[in-house]
Amino acid sequence: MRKIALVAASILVLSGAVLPKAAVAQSPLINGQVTKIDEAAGKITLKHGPIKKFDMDEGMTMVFKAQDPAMLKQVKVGDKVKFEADRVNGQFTIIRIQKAR
Ligand SMILES: [Cu+2]
Repeated sequence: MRKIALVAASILVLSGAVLPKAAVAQSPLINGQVTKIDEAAGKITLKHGPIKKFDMDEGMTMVFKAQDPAMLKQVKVGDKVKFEADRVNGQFTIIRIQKAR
């Protein structure tokens, strides 16, 4: 009985350590450029390349909500960025953003 509990615990630890990394690796970042930041509204306007999962076959400029307002302090207008977006409550939302190098 004790052995089974140990094995179960190890599996939990292992899957916890492996899964998040795999999830991150699967979502490619989208290239974009910041054209406007509205900190009061928690929104950012990005000129971005195609985003397959949103059926955006061509690049465009559009407004995204920032999942965390702190993200808006990490970048500034004119910055080239890489980001990941998702639909959260029907709104296009930035869930990860970083400066492109
Ligand atoms: Cu778009």
